[in-house]
Amino acid sequence: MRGMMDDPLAPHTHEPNPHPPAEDAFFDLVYPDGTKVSIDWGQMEALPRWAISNCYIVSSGHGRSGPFTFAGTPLLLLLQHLLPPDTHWSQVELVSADGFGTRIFRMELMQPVGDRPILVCDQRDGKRLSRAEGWVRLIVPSETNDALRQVKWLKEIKVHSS
Ligand SMILES: Nc1nc2c(c(=O)[nH]1)N[C@H]1C(S)=C(S)[C@@H](COP(=O)(O)O)O[C@H]1N2
Ligand SMILES: [Mo]
Repeated sequence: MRGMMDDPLAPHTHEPNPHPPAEDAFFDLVYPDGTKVSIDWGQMEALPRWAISNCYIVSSGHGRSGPFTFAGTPLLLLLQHLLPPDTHWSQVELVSADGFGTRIFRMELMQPVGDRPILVCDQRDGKRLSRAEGWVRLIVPSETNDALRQVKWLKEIKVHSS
């Protein structure tokens, strides 16, 4: 059984892990019924693209970096394109290969903050993120207090019906 300490969605320390956990950047999309599909670079590229400028990564320990222009696919559009059409879903868990993660509710995605939607991001300032930089990374532009939702090395996007 997993203890609280192992739960990737439990509150984290703010000490970021500088080491990419593995080289490959494939991640799994897990449907509410448990079906898994593996998403690779080619599939990401074929999805609608979006770029958001003036993003900062704010770390309580190390100050902030930026401004960056992050680009990728809005999480909502990724889900709308890749989930079977009649899928009922209410939240997603996004977990990295090093056991870091966050939860995002459907309501949050349906009410994006202006034109700054949550992105599944593969580019920064016009260049593909390196694996060390977090490829593939979740970018939550509305998070400006700390970087706990800016999840690097996404490994699993798990969709829940409730
Ligand atoms: N997978 C993963 N993502 C992570 C972390 C981590 O340890 N693992 N640390 C978080 C924290 S605490 C910070 S401050 C930022 C650091 O992002 P940066 O490397 O772009 O500065 O990444 C966030 N995303
Ligand atoms: Mo952090």
